[in-house]
Amino acid sequence: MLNFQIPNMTCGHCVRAVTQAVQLADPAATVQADLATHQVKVDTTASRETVVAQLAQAGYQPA
Ligand SMILES: [Cu+2]
Repeated sequence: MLNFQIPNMTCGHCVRAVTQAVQLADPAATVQADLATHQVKVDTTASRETVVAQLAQAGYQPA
């Protein structure tokens, strides 16, 4: 389980974009996003670096 804080994830569209970015890293990943706290939990076998790289490509910078 990976935990991220993504400050610029601010709406439902962002949640979808973040989820799609994570699933580029691992199609089987499951993503739980909490807009209020900007927390994202990812259940995946992909490495943190791989997921962060895909998030960055999508315009999201995990803190
Ligand atoms: Cu948004």
